[in-house]
Amino acid sequence: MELLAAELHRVQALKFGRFTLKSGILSPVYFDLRVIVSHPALLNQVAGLLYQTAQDAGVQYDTVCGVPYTALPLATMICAVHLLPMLIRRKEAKDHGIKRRVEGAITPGETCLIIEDVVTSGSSVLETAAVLRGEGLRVADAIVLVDREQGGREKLAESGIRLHAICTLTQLMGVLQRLGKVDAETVENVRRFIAENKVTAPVQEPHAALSYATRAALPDTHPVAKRLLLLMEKKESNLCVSADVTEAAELLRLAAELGPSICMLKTHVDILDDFTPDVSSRLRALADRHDFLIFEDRKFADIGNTVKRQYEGGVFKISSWADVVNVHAVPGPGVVQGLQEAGEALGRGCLVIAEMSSKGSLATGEYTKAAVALAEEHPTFVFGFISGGKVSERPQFLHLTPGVRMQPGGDPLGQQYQTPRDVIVNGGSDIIIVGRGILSSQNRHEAAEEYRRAGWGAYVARTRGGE
Ligand code: 5BU
Repeated sequence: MELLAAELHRVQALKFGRFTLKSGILSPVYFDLRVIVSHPALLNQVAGLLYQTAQDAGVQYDTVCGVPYTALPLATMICAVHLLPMLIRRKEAKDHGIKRRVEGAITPGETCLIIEDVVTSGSSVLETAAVLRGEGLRVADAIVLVDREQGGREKLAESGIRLHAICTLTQLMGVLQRLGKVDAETVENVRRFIAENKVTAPVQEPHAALSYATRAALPDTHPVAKRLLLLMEKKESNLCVSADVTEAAELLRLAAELGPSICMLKTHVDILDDFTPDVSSRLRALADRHDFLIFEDRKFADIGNTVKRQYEGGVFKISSWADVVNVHAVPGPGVVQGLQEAGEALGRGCLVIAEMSSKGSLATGEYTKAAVALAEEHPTFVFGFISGGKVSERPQFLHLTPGVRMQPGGDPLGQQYQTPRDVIVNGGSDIIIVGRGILSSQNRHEAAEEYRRAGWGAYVARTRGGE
């Protein structure tokens, strides 16, 4: 431990002074473990200690994944020395070819051990865990060199991940002081910093800065939202296409053509001239093949007993094929409860319309607040909102925004458009819903890709600077 602390200090992997962390907090100590790749003996020593820490804790695992990028060489060394299969999580956007989030052979059900250099709030480990879990792997343990003792351990535990650290920041400071590498004042500054920034509750980060993957991993995220957030990360798409067409064949063609570009397909099944049950089963098969969710924009707005029957029965039998439906808040809680009775057991989810994109909409102010409260009261069925922007600070909720087009403006019947950037960056919404912006284009596939890139780019810009 003494040798390690002295070496880390010598190569300036930790520095003392005044540093602004990504979270905006001013810290008297800063770790930069990237430098250790230039010091192979130290790299080797850290990798050895990480492996030993996992052994001592009796951790069982099949594969190893380092949190990019600093922990990648550490994971590589552990795997090379101990002949363990490794996985690499991609962090950067990949424009060409198959969009793989994880490289290496994945066997769903196997357990992957996460390696990280320094844990502060735990967000980076959580993001990697969410991606691995999204691929069907189990994640139960993370091994780190330094625990900065700022709530990461507790935050990870909430997501079922045990943190094993070679040392804490406090231990490291004690050793450095004994070795005469730091003075008492620095030690005291760091001690005070840890005490003042010790977070036992989940670390509060601005909602907008949290990644989709991090939100998927939060303990109370609804299963449908979780699935959606993970497939959004995987496909790099926050685009929902509104497939407002009148012929079934065209609807199915759209689903097949645009499926790879979208996270969700929104339907108005009652505007089809030729609906048959076969259409919904074929649409379901396409959704499963291309990994997108189906959102029937039915806008239920009656008493519970009636909406339940409208949802399950009639010609459309919406509950049998649509992952997501939406409700107006105007009838009060019964509308959600009626749908929930039919949908929850099927693993379906619901959105509350908190705002509308149309001119003169009455869903504003107190109504919007009441709609948010309605959602909050039914978290096992409702997972978000239709709104013009963020209406709730609860990061488990998703915001979907219709009325999106590259050119702002409107249509003659009161529709009002915002751009993808307005919606995602300025509005803090999560998913753009685009209909005619894509449907009226000559090349719908190209148009969808253009909107996908615009929506995703806006999301990346929004989260940049977060952990
Ligand atoms: P557009 O072609 O992008 O304007 O289509 C928007 C779609 O979103 C359309 O299906 C509407 O029914 C739907 N929509 C909307 O535009 N505004 C709202 O507030 C709600 C739904 Br709720």
